[in-house]
Amino acid sequence: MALLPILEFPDERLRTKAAPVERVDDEVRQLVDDMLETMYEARGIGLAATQVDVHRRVIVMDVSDNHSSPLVLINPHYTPLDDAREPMQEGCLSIPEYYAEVPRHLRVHLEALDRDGNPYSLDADGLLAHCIQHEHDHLEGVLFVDYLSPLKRDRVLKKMQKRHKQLQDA
Ligand code: GNR
Ligand code: NI
Repeated sequence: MALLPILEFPDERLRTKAAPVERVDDEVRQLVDDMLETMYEARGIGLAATQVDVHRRVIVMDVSDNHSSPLVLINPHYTPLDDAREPMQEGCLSIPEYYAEVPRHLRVHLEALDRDGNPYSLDADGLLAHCIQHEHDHLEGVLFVDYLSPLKRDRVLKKMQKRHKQLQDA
């Protein structure tokens, strides 16, 4: 197991579109295990491979309070179960200490492969549905700040530039 460094906005590598996983082998399982460890350590409820600079369609998630429900999504595909979108407060490990309301479908049907490469499907609502859409966006190179007004996005950019300068000077 290993902790992986998380890319931060506006790093251009976060804009890479991830390629499908062709075979769920030990290398992919190692990535999944490292991503779960990294997500738990960072106190996130989800992590996409894009965020750790691996451009393959792999996501880990756990929306439980006690690390009891790890979920692995390989080559995920979802379809909305409601046309409507409702706003919910989001954060992102690649945009630390910034939160904003993002409209997402309330319920989605998910199909994906698990850590053993077996297909599964589930219907999700609430935080899980929201998180699936957030993580899937990462695989497409999309960040939640892309949904904000240019003015707000520019504020986030300035905040992140300040953060990176402070981290560099420290
Ligand atoms: O930890 C996270 N919290 C969160 C809250 C609301 C909606 C989405 C998320 S995902 C985020 C972790 C992360 O950045 N995943 O990509
Ligand atoms: Ni994120």
